[in-house]
Amino acid sequence: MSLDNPKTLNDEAIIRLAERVETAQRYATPIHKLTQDYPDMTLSEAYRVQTALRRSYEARGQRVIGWKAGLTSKPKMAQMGVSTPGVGFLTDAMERPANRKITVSDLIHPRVEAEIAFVTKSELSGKVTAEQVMAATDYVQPALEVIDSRFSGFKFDLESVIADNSSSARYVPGGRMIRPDALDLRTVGVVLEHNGEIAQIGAGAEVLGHPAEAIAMLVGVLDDMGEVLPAGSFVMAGAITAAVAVKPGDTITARFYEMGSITVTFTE
Ligand code: 0L1
Ligand code: MG
Repeated sequence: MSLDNPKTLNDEAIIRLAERVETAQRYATPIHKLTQDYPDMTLSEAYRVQTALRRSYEARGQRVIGWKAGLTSKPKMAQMGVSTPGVGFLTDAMERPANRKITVSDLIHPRVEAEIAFVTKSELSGKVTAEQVMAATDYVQPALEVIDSRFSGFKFDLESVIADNSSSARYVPGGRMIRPDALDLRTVGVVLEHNGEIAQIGAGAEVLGHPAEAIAMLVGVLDDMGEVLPAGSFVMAGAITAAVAVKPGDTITARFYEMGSITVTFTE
C-alpha cells in the first residue's frame, strides 16, 4: 500500500480533523464520518490525521507502547464492509488489566475482539516478511481489544476509520506469554463467550492467513509513514472473529487454545 498520494488537505485542515476526532474520543460523543465533509480524502491524508492525533496524545503525556493491525480477518471485513486492513497506535493510557472490570461510560458503543499480540525484541523496519516478524518476536500472548468507533452508528469508510485511529479504545493483554514458534499460530483456536454463551469462534489463520502476516503488513504501513516498529513494541494482529457489542453488566471471556484465557466485565 503506497501512501504518497498528492496532498489535497493542507496541514491546518489535517490538524482540525485530528482535533475533531480527539474531541469525540475524549468526550465519547459520536460524529459523522470525516468523508462527509471531505469526500476526496485519501488514505494518505487519513494517516496524516492519525499521526496528528498521535502527536497530540503524546503532547498530553501519553506514551505510544505499540500498534494494532485492524480489519485483518474476513469476518471483520465482512462485518464492517471494507476490504483493506489498516493500523492504529496504542498508548499506555488505553491499557486495562485482565480479569478486572472495564468502565464503558467513557466510550460510545464498545465492541470486543479476541486477538493475538506480538511483543518484539528487535526493531522492524521497511518491507518485512512474516518470517522476519517471527524472528523479531520475543513472545506472543492473547489480548482483548475494546474498539469504539467515534462515528455514529459504527458507520464509516476506510479513510474515516483510519483517521479515527482504527477505532482503538482499550486493550487487555492476558493469558500465557509463549515463544512465537511454540505453537502453529494459524491453528490457535479462540472461543469468545458473551455472558457465558458462545458468541464467536475462530482460528489464527483468519488473520491474513497467519497473524505474523498482519504484523508484516503493519510494519509496511509504518514504513510508508516514515516510522519503524521499535524493539519492545506490543502489537495486536487483528480480530480473529467478528466483534461483539457490550454494555454495562456484560462479561466477555476469550479462551485461546494452549494460550490461556482473558475475562473482563463491563461497568458503567
Ligand atoms: O481492530 C479492528 O479490526 C477495528 C478496525 C476498525 C474497524 C472497526 O471499528 O470495526
Ligand atoms: Mg482489533
